[in-house]
Amino acid sequence: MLAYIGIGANLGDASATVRSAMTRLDSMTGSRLLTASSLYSSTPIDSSGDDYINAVAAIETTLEAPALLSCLQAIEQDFGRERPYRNAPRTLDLDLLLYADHCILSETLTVPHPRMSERAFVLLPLLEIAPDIVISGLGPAQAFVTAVAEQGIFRLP
Ligand code: A4P
Ligand code: MG
Repeated sequence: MLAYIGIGANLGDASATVRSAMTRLDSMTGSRLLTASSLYSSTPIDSSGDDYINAVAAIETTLEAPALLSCLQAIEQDFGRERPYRNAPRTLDLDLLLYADHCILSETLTVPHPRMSERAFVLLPLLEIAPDIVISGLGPAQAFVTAVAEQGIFRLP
């Protein structure tokens, strides 16, 4: 399966963490990293603290979606993720954005990620590596870019 993972960090050395997370995605069971976007600096949305470093990675995986989510959460824990309150600053956040063209709605997993179409920090890196990507149930990701144009984000060199 082709899956897209949203990566975010705004505590500690966020750029180094995001790069290391990409390496970890490549070494997950039955998975390999296909493409990684550039790193982006973004203003916190519904969150606080320092600006975030965000990126998106495309992986190929044999894991089922729930098992993939568990692996992503294990990697977050390895980077010292704490959850003191909702949308708290974080050392590492890994979100399962898309899992092939599947739509999943369970108690622990919603795919496509429910807020991905409203966020420049997801859309811009995603479109950098997959310009024609379609968000299942919503349509081409490109169609949502205009609506997030006011959100502060820039691609790091
Ligand atoms: N969950 C359900 N569906 C998914 C999915 N597709 N991927 C559940 C990952 N997790 C999913 O997640 C809470 C629960 O969501 C999990 O237990 C899982 O079962 P979490 O990682 O503990 O908490 P979170 O990261 O605060 O939640 P979430 O939903 O990832 O938050 P958001 O809405 O993505 O917001 N601003 C900038 N500039 N950059 C950011 O990266 N990130 C957020 C997080 C807010 N503002 C930001 C950024
Ligand atoms: Mg998350």
